[in-house]
Amino acid sequence: MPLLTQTQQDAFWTDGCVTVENALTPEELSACRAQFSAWVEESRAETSAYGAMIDGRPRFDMDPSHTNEHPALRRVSSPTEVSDAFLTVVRNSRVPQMCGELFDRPIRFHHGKLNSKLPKTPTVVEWHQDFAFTPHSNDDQITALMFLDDVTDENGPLRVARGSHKGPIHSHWRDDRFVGAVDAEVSAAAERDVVYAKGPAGSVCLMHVRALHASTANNSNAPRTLFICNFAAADAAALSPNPVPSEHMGMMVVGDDPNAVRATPFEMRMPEYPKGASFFVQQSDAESAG
Ligand SMILES: O=C(O)CCC(=O)C(=O)O
Repeated sequence: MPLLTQTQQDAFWTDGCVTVENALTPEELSACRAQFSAWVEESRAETSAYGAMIDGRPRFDMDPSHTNEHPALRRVSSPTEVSDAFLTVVRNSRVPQMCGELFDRPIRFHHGKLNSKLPKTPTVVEWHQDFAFTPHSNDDQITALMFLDDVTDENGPLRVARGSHKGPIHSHWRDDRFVGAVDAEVSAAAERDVVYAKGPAGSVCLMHVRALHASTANNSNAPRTLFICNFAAADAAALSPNPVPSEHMGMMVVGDDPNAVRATPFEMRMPEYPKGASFFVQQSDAESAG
């Protein structure tokens, strides 16, 4: 029995994204939420990014507005390495199966991270394409954004430029700096026709890796936390180091390893490996350069 209807599949290929409700089971959702709440409590005692990923960069990253009274944990990198709740979702949930249905191919996990906008947190995501950060030999890759909270108009939902996955791969460089964001002209054009990724907790937005997307600050009293995973066709070979390195990178999550590589033509400048805790640090360079 397919998990996605034909209408949902058509929306993904036409718009570059589709949001599907009840993608996570209530058990998967509550386990992930409980783990994230524990991390938020832990973060209160911290004053700067902390913990360590396998490359030594911090695993837990906070918005500059973070305080003990008003925690603003905005990123947990590779949570699958430190939490069974998230590893279970990557290994066993319906989400990777949905990706397999869209490409009709075996799927492997590339990386995962949590992006959170806690209530009244000014974190903004500038317009970008994920492919510019994780080029592969072909672009059969999905960024799966799983909602750990209800996502509404008020709490900084993701917006996707409709159909932009069919357009060019834009530069994410400004002069000689990789800023992880497209320039102002491309951003203005992207704003003209957008699809919002909204829905109840437990939904997933399946977004094509080339789709242009962005999100605004959370000015509401409700949190907006997403578990974001990149799932790639198993024959898409990574062309640059994983910016969110993981001991689980390359793990097969749907079907058998084809032991094959498939290449499609494209041209782009290679991304720069992040020096800071997360791409928020790279994107803050866009502000200072722009
Ligand atoms: O958190 C968001 O709103 C978007 C996240 C995103 O675009 C990313 O992490 O690549």
